[in-house]
Amino acid sequence: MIQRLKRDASNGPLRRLGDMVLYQFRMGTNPRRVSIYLSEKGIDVPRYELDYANLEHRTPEYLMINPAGRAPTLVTDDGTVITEAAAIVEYIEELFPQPAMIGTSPEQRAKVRALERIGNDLIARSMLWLWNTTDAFPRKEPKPSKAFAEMLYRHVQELLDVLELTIGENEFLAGDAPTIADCTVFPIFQTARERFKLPYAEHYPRLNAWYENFRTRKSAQY
Ligand SMILES: N[C@@H](CCC(=O)N[C@@H](CS)C(=O)NCC(=O)O)C(=O)O
Repeated sequence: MIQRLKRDASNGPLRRLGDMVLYQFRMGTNPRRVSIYLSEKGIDVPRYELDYANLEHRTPEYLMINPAGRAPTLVTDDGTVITEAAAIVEYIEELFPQPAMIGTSPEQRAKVRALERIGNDLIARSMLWLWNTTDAFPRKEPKPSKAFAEMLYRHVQELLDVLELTIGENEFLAGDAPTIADCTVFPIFQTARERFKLPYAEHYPRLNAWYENFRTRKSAQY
């Protein structure tokens, strides 16, 4: 039952946010944007792991919380529902501005948000590509098409080109510290490369180096 919360067992040094609940799929690309961000911030939020195989995210109980039937969804301690990974992350960032993960000046924040939005588009395009490249999403794409996948991958590459140019010699996408842009872009790389063992963004040396480096972070544990 949605109402019965499965709380995260870890009580380490993380700050725990009261009675908030984060509905997630542990391996889901979009939920991982939030869980990686929370880990980078050192914040812990009780989780509810939705049962994807049994379509728990499409039950009337969950649809009352998130009519899109998707995850992540954050329900705050006063019952406010926040959907969309980016909105959840920005909400937490407003509550806990330190360490700053969207930059510390208006210009930095604009840069981080621009990269984060490119990451958002990258995920959307890459998911369509994944649905047509693997047969792992029969409910999304019952007849995966290689030709369609190739066309979609060109649109994926258009955004990867931008990220490869933007990162330059930086350690992280927006500079020398992790930001929400990394938290958004990293999970789609991880999904494609680790979960589905696909050659994704393999011809981007700077993004490859960025990925390998970010992969060593505690937040990136899969
Ligand atoms: N735009 C949403 C996308 C959420 C989304 O599509 N989540 C996926 C998991 S990565 C999901 O819930 N899929 C289940 C489904 O579509 O049935 C966000 O950024 O949070």
